[in-house]
Amino acid sequence: MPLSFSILACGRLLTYDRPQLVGILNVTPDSFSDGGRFLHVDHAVAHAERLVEAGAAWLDIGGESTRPGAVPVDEAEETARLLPVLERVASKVAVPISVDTMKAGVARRALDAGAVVINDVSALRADPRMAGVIAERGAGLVLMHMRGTPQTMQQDPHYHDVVQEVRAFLQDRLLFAESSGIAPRQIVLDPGFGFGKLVEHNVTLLKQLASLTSLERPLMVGISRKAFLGRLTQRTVEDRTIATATALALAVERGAALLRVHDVAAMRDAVAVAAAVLDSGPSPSSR
Ligand code: HH2
Repeated sequence: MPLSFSILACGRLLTYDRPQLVGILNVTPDSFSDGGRFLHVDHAVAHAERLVEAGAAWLDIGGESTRPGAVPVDEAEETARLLPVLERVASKVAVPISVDTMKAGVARRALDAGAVVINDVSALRADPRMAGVIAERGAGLVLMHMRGTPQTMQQDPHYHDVVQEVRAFLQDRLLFAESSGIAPRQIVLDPGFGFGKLVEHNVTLLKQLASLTSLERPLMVGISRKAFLGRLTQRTVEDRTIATATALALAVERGAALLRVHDVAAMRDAVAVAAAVLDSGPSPSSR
């Protein structure tokens, strides 16, 4: 399995020779892990700079929480939270910036302000204008699997075969994006850990992540500090660093390209070791 990958984003070909860390910056009062910490622009910008210094190859900035049961915000509120931070961060860091939004209007303004990738956790379903904005601007796009909406997704999620259903969904959204004029080279796929999934669904998806690599697009994985890791370890959100590092190493081994994390400094080592082992030649065929 090759470790290298590339994404076309607003005329830039982002090319990487190994899996990369995406640093999360939530400018929201209610995100499950860092909610309320970076509402002040100066704090948010300082945190973005720390993430890049620690090794983030990419930053993902969000102005609306998508945790289970989160209260939706309107476009004006999301834009007001996001833009002042995005503008300052884009002028200070050299790494590409994605914006985590489901709204075409927010995406358009974010792309004007320096973002080059839109991370749409609804996979182009929430706003019918989103595909047009991405196609017109040639932006990078993350398509993520979610069952329902953040408000409903944890109400009794069930699957016959979670891996096949997530794979079929991502394939369908990839085809939809293509039919809307978005090139496959612009697209990253994400199985959406924690979005309408029970602990066993998340564990199965992680175990069989490699079966999503046949879709031939880079895979993003967002497992940082998520509730299923808390359920497996009985740890609180602040205390899930080792669980996150372990899950990340397993994800890299199974083909993950972009690891969306809160704690870049800690996760850098996990990804460095996992990538070096993967890169060290063919696996033995028997023990
Ligand atoms: N997870 C969250 C938000 N956005 N985007 C992608 N592509 N993949 C994910 O797994 C993902 C995501 C939820 O995490 P976080 O941003 O920390 O929390 P909140 O949604 O509460 O702001």
